[in-house]
Order: sequence, then C-alpha cells, then structure tokens
Amino acid sequence: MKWQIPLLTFILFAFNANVFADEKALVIVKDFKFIPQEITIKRGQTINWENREKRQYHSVWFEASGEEEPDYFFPDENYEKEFKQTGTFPYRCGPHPKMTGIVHVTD
Ligand SMILES: [Cu+2]
Repeated sequence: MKWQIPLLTFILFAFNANVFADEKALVIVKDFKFIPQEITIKRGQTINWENREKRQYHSVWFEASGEEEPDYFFPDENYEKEFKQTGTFPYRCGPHPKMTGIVHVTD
C-alpha cells in the first residue's frame, strides 16, 4: 500500500532521533586536554567527561555561563552534565585555565 513506505520511514526516523538523544556523548580528559576540544550535541543530550589521566584531577567549569565550579574529578572518575538549551557553551578547567573546551547544542 502507498502509505506504508512513508510511515515506515517516519517510524525509523523517530526511533533513530530518540536513540540519538538518549546516547551520551564522550569527552576524554587526558594530558591536560579535553578531547575533542569542541563537540556538537543534541538538545537533551548528556556529555560524559572521563578522566583518563594517571594522577591529575580536573574540573569542567562553565564559568562564562555564570555557574559555580563543580567538584574536581580524579583519574577513573567521570563528570556528567545534561544540556537542555541550545547554544554555544565554552568551559574550562578550574585549576588549569588553559584547558578549555566548547559545547555546541543544536535542535
Ligand atoms: Cu585541569
């Protein structure tokens, strides 16, 4: 029947969009860098920063957004943050001001 293909396409699209929004994005923290330094995610998505240093702690601080600095996270620890609004959000590490990153959140 004629409507079956468009309906199936829509269902697949909706399913994929949903799966994508639920999936966490990963940023590795290693050698005093956020990798990738710049990341684009969907609104509602969560970023998981993973500290893969040998012994160095860091923080993920959205200072320019007026937020308070969160607790440091240590090797083998994670920091997670969900982004509910679209926009461009620069951040930095509290103890290491030269460690910077940018999060782009799109619809
Ligand atoms: Cu740091």
